[in-house]
This record gives sequence, structure tokens and C-alpha cells, in this order.
Amino acid sequence: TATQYLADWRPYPFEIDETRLEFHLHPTATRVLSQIDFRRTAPGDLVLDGAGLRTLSLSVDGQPIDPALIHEADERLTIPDLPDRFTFSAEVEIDPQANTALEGLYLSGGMFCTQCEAQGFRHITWYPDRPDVMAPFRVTIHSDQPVLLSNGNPVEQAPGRAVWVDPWKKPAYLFALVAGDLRAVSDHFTTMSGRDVALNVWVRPGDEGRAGYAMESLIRSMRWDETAYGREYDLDVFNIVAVDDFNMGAMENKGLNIFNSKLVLATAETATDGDYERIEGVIGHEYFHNWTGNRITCRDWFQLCLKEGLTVFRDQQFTSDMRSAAVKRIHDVQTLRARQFREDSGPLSHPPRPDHYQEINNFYTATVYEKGAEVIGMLKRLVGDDGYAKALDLYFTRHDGQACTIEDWIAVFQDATGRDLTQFKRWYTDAGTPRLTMTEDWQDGTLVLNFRQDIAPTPGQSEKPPRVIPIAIGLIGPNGDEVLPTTVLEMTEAQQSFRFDGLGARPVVSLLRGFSAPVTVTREITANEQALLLAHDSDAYARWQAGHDLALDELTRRATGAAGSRALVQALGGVLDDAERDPAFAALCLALPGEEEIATTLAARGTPPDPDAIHAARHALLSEIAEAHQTAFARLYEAMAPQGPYRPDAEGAARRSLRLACLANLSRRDGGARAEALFASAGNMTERQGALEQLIALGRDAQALADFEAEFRDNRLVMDKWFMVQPLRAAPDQAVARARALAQRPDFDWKNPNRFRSLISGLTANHAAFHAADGSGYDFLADWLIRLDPVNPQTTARMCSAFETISRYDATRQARAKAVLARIAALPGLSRNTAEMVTRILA
Ligand code: BAL
Ligand code: ZN
Repeated sequence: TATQYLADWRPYPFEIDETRLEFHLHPTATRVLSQIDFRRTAPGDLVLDGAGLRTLSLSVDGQPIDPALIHEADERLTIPDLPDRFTFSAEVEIDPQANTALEGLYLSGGMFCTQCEAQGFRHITWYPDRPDVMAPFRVTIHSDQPVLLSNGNPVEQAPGRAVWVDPWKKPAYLFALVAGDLRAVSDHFTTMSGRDVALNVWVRPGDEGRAGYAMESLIRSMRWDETAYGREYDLDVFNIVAVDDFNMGAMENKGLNIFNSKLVLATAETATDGDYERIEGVIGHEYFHNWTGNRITCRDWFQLCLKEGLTVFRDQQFTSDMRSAAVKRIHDVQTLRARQFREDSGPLSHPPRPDHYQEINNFYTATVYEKGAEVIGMLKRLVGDDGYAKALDLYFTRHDGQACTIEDWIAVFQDATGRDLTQFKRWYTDAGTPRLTMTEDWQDGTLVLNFRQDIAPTPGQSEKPPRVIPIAIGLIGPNGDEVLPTTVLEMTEAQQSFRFDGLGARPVVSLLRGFSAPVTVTREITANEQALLLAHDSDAYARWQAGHDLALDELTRRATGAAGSRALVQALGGVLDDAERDPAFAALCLALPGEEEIATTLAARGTPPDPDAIHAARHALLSEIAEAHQTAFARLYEAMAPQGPYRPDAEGAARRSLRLACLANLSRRDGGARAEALFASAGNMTERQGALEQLIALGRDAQALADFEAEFRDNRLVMDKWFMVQPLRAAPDQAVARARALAQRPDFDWKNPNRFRSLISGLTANHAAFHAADGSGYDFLADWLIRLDPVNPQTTARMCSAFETISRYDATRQARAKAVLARIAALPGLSRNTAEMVTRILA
């Protein structure tokens, strides 16, 4: 398979003045007529992309084109010797019903819908399917479906026919079309300059009562982007459609966002607090793309983090403003570590801006998205809030309507602030997570902090020059008072020291406040000092991190056979005393590091993790905590009982999160009595699912699972949860058997990506079960990847990343995992997507 290189990018030799498309929709034989007005800007052939098309006719200015110019293996049509201006026309036939890969035009439950990012448009018709070719689109849809939607503004609507015009130039990956029997939940928004925008969230008949939160989230997003970034919406209508079969979370098509229905539909009875927060965040994310992604897009797919890193950063800011900034930051750090640090420490490590790929769909990763956002957070910390605002204003004025690069992005920061960002750029081009080591020297009131940064080699990159690292610190005196407020140290060398004079007593360093850089930290610190930070640090993230480190130290010691200490159990007592003041914080502290994180930490220290020992150590420590604080847990469980009807806001979610943390502890001693009672009485899915998870963990789940199924049998999204929690929460020695049994059920509709991911990732997230010594977890995953690959390569390839950590484990596990990967690699006809992932993991 050909590798694509950033260095090979060349400008396209034509611009497009207008793209006109006409669709005659049919489930198995949709005809697509296209007319594209090209204008030459440089010498060269016209190269168009097309995949799986039945080409009926091709012409230039009405003259037929020889179909022999189509190169099937390359999925390309190359036409030489063209004039400076011409209209290219094609008529093709495609089969949406056969499109199980869900790229291009496909059917979901009888509804026509599209997914074109990154390279889906080539499955619709012949086109320059690259993001730097932008055009206004005019789309005519012929269909007997009642609702016909595309990008832009509606200009004609008649039974069986609709015309949509999108005046804003866009690349093909932002094209969208939807046709189906849909109902709208409608509202409107008046923009900052007084224009009225019609808003619709389109759902299946019967789902109208579940789209209200998505609509409220959209309105909040539109207002926030005006206030925070001065960005106004630019069409007369904004449509969102919920689709049941979708590879991603959602897609930012211009004026017609298409969403996985799980990120739209919510009621208290069917969605958890986490679901609500994600819906708000993703509605925001896709909306914010209108400026960061659509008005200003990427020149090529290597630049994906230009739009994704920035848009994630913006949606994180939005959620911080709508909810609790401290809780959001801690959640984001947890996600970054669990997904991106994991990726960055293994065979799939790549820079936020990669310089080669085989299949771009494999690069919609935590590194491009979440690390891309962290890099922008560092930029903002280095240039300050005003510098950031100036740079963004310059970005929008300078690049509106363009397809840009990371170089363009860095240039606006340099030009707006005068700062040289040459070294900073390494965060975009170099892979790997820096390890920051700090030692301290203390003498006569002077504290010297000595830092060293090390970056391990990553695939294809052995040299790792030092990066700019903003290290936010504070100093806490022995009595808990802050003696130095937050100060950002700028580290630019491999080793660097910073000096603080005139201190009374030796302070404790609150390090990396706000998680000021995506690095791992090694330092010498005692359990007492960690407890002091946990009790007194003024920075909520650093306070949580101190407790987390205390817990991680305790767990890693126990998991490797060392004796336990009481330091964590005691420190949590202080957290519980204070819990009613900040329930979300207490809940975050009570959620001990997961088994995967313990394994990661051990591996980073050179110890192959033993999944069974880790599971046992964590289980034992949780039992000690449950016993030591049973009175506090019982008190708080009652104190956090609902105070009124369910509201999906941050305050309510905080109380429920603490209540469920208490339930988990109480369930270790009451045999599940409280969990059964809560399961039976809870009026919301957050508590319902929380109680169910406890009952599964205790093996007392038969009745609850049956009741849950009886109640929600017809609700796909809720049944996805049912499929997910069983392998996730089951005892490790039972989880694989349970997953196998669930996979036999007729309602395990494995071609639906949500259902597939629920069951399979429920198991792979159960660390000790997936890494069972007998290889049964690996076999189960491999069997299903092999089955799904011919149907849906994109989803298959993404799930291969469950194997990315195998080299951490003992020789037996490694051998078993490599054997199943070799079995996948040897399959005839394996997709390019999966082949690339398996090859990289085995490399
Ligand atoms: N652009 C793909 C989906 C998203 O990141 O919004
Ligand atoms: Zn995005």
C-alpha cells in the first residue's frame, strides 16, 4: 500500500467556481450527476478521485471523455490537455444499501445520509477529494423521502425535490446530504448582528421529546462563540440530524451537522450525566468547527490537528464556562493520560502533525485531537490571554476562506505577539511525551528547583531535541499557606534550574498547576507532603493530582507485592470531611487510579505489569477504604440524595457522582442492598446505571439486568449501555465468557458501530479480563475484528488500538497477542485501514 508523505504535497492546478450536483436517490441505484466549473491556476492534468463508482458518462464541455482514462487501482481519473476554463460533467451510479463501511452515501434505518470526512466524497462521484480544493455547491435532490437536506440555504422545496445552495466555499469533505422521514425540533437564534437563524434538530418520529437538550446546547454554543471569540454564524439555517449508524461521534458538515444519535438524544430516564455533558460538548465542538475547520480549513490531512486541536480546545473552554472549570480540567487530564499518553508510549506514537500515513482515517487520534488541544493551551499560557486573543483575531482575518497549515497557525502567533516560536513548533512535529524530572536543593531560605526533560525515542524519530515547557508552580508553606502564587517557569533547555530566595521555612512545591504541559512528572515527594498538597493546594487540579499520586504510589507498591500503608486511607478521611463543600472534587478523589493506569505506571518504571495482581491490589485497597470510612460513606450517601427533579447541570451531576462513589464503597459491605434499592427507585439513568454496575460487580445482577432489558428493549441507545456494562464490570474471570454469550444474542447487531463498540470496548476496558493470561480476551477481540473488517474497516481499525500496549506485558501474553495479530495480518483482502494498524503494532 502506498504511503502518503507531507513532503509530496503539491498545489492543485485548478480552482472551482461552482460545483453542481443532482441526486436521484434510490436505495440500491442512486444516480449522481455532477457539473464542475474548473479554472486553471497552473499547468497540469486534471486528476479526480473516485472509488466504487459505476461510471455512466464523463464529459468536458459536452465532449465525451474516454473511460480508459480511469485508473481503477489508483481510484483516479486523469485528464490531460485541458483548456483554462471548462465544465467537467459526470453521471455515476452508486449503491447506498451496500455501503456498510458508512463512508460516502449510505442508508441508516431507511434514511439516506452521508459521511465524507476524510475521503468519503470519492465514493459519491468523481471529484478532487482533497481539502485544499474549495467550492460553492448547488445541490438538487430528487427523492420521495419527506425531508431532503443538504448544506447551505434551502432555495426550492417541492414534494419529491429540493434545491440547496451553499454560498461558502468548502472542500468536498464538508458536503452532506440527508433524506428521510424525519421530525424537527425547531427554535431560532438571533446573531450578534441581528440576523435570524432557523435552527432544527432532526430526529426519527417518536424521538422529538429527546432532542431538547441538544437544541439548548446549540443555542448556548452559538452565543458562546460570539462572546468568547467574536464569531457569528453565517447561513439562514442550521440543521442537525441524528443518525443511528455512524462511525464517529458527529460531523461538522457546513450548515448540516450529522450526529451519532447517542450524542443528540437524551432524557433523564435514558441518559447519564456523562451523556449530557458529552452532548453539550460535542454539539459545541461541531458548531465551533464552522469557523475553525469550515471557514478556515486544512490544506492537507497532515494538518488535521489545525482544525481538531483548536476545536477541541474551544469545546473544552466552552464546557469549562458552562460547568465547573476545575472538574473539566481534571476530566480532560484523565482522558489525555488514558488515551494519548498511552498512544504516545507505544508503537502507534505519532506527532500531532504526522508527516506520513497510509490511511488517514487511522489518524483521528487522541494525539491529533487531545494533544493538539493541549499544545494550544501551552501556546496560550506562553503568550498570555491577550496575546492569544490577538493571534486568533489575526488568524480569522488573515485566513478566512483558506486551506491552511500549522506553519500558518504558528505565524499568526509570531506576528501578533512578536515571539519566536521556532522551538515551540517541535510540539507539532515531534512525537512522544516528555518526562520531566525535578529535584530540589534547599539552603538558608533559598530553594533551587532543578528540572530535566527526557523524551524516549518514538517510531521513526530517535533524536528528540528539548522542547519549550511551561511549568506552572506554586509554593505551599508547612502550615498550608501559599507562599508563592502560581508562577509559570519557561523551560527551554534539556536541564534548567530556577531559584527562589527569601523563603522562611522549606515549602512544598505545587508542581505543574493546571496541568500546564502534557508531560509526565518524576519527583521525590513524601506521603506527608502529598497529603499537605491534597489538603491545602489552591489549585484544584494540583490538589487532585496530589491525592492521585498518593493513590498511585500505594497501588503500584501493593501490586508488586510490597506492604501497604495507611497514608491514603487517612488522607481520604480529610477529603470526606470536606466532601459536602465540593462533592465533585471528593468524587474525583475517591475514584482511585484504574487498573490500566497502574499498569502504565509500572511499565514506565520498567516492571512488566501483572494484571491479576493489579486487580487484586486495587480491590483490597478499595475494601480497606470502604471499611475505614463506612460511617462517612453512609452519611454522605444520604446527604447527596436528590433534592428535586433531575436536572442535567454540573451541580446535580456533582452530587450524583459523590453519591455513586459512596454507593460503590457501601456495596462492598452491604452485599448490594443499597444498590438494589437505588436501582429499583432511581428516576434517572445516572443512578440507574451506577446501581446496575455495582450489582454486576457483586454478581447480583440477574434480576436487575432482566428488568432493565424489559424496560428498554426498544431503545437502542439504552441497550448499548446494557451491552457495555456487563463485560466492563464483570469479575475478570467471567467477563470474556459473558461477552461471548452476549455476542450470540440476536440483538447484538454488530454491524451497528455503537452496538459493536459497546460490547467489545466494554471488554477491552476491563483490564484484567482483556489481558487474561490464557489469551481468551485477545482471541475474542481478534475474532470480532476479523468479522467486522470486510464490513466496516474504519471501526475495525480504530479498535485495533486495544493491542497497542502489548509490549508492556510478560512474554506469554505478548506471544499470545502477537499470534492473534499475525492471524489478522494474514487475512486475504484485509482492509488498508486494519492492515496499517496491525503492521504498526507488530513493527
Ligand atoms: N471532523 C470529524 C469529527 C469531528 O472531529 O468533529
Ligand atoms: Zn472535530
